[in-house]
Amino acid sequence: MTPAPHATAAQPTSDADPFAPDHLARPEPLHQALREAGPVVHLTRYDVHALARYQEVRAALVDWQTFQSGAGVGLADFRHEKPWRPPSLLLEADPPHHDAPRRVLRDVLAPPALHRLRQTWRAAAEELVDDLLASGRTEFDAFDTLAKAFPLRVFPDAVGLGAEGRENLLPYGNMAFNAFGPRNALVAADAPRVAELSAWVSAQCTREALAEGGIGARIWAAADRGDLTAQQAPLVVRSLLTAGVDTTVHGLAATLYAFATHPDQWQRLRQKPELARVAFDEAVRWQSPVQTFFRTATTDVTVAGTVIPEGAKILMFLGAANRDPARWTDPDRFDLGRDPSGHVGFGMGIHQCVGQHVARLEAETLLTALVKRVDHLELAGEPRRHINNTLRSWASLPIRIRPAG
Ligand code: OVM
Repeated sequence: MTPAPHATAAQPTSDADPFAPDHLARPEPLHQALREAGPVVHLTRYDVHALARYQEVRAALVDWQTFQSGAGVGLADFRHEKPWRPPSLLLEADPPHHDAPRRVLRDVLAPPALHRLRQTWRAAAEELVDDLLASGRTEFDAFDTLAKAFPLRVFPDAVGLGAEGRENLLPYGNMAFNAFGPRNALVAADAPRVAELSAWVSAQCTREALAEGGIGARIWAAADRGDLTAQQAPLVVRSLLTAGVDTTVHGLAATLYAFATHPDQWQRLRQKPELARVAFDEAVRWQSPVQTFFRTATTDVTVAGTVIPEGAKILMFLGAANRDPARWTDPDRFDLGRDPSGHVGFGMGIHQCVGQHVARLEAETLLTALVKRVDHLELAGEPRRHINNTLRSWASLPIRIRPAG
């Protein structure tokens, strides 16, 4: 037998397809199998090297020199395949090109820059929850009414988007996150809308489309100062629109799902509402809304004794690393008592989620409004997953609540 082009002889292999619907719907069994198979597992179906243990995933994330992003962070190798859209200037770039766009986005999304949003978002969260409770309903789909509704209410306004076409944001993100995977049925299902959705998103990234005072306008202001070129500015705005909506929607859904299935932890949050931020990070660890990203080896590299050859694609299982029993005690438990810092749900290193403070502010304001008004919450039916090649996402989350006395 001749070895596959990107594998070494003694390396554990697997013919599993991590992008098959069953694994996407319930990834834990495959994650465990991959962690146990070894530190580097050759996935024969795609000829890629899988990392599922915390130590190796983290090490790959921080070593951007060896594990590059510029050849794409999906299965497609941009050195040989044309990307489905012009590559992201942040996500799909390496230093030095990566750095100026990163700095600009970091500054406009940094905690001090978000300070002015806090009061508005707190009021929006209180209004959303008050309206829901005023309707008298105690059973509802928390995915639609909270996880989806809240980010869509606050984030597009903060960016400065126009009122038209906001319903395109989630489908566009869904498409972008599917595109990191193989060209399977999920990607085929998105194909009819690629041109239309991409055109809409591009049109929202121009200077003229973005309201004064918003995050989008601040990116254009950075271009006016010379921190970005006028060609870069719209693509940096595009990153906000691609990575900023589905991620927070499904991250909030993960958080609500966590509490609905761990009512004791809700009581803990009621006692100590200042745990809201820790709760969100713990939910990101526990569910890992972004499940996977790829890198490409810039050189032959030895990982825990296995040689990964130059040019090979490496698939990092963030969700598996976040539940690695070698790193986490009782990893499958959602637990407000643990310190979830160090989880790789936002990545690690130079590409670590630049929008994480936005996500945390959304979670904090929504959870704080909810915990003041709701004594108890639990599942009211079987939640339904939405299947995506990269996102651990939701279709519905039926819950039952007991409003505060
Ligand atoms: C981007 C981007 C960044 C992170 C995730 C992502 C679709 C996209 O810069 O466009 O997922």
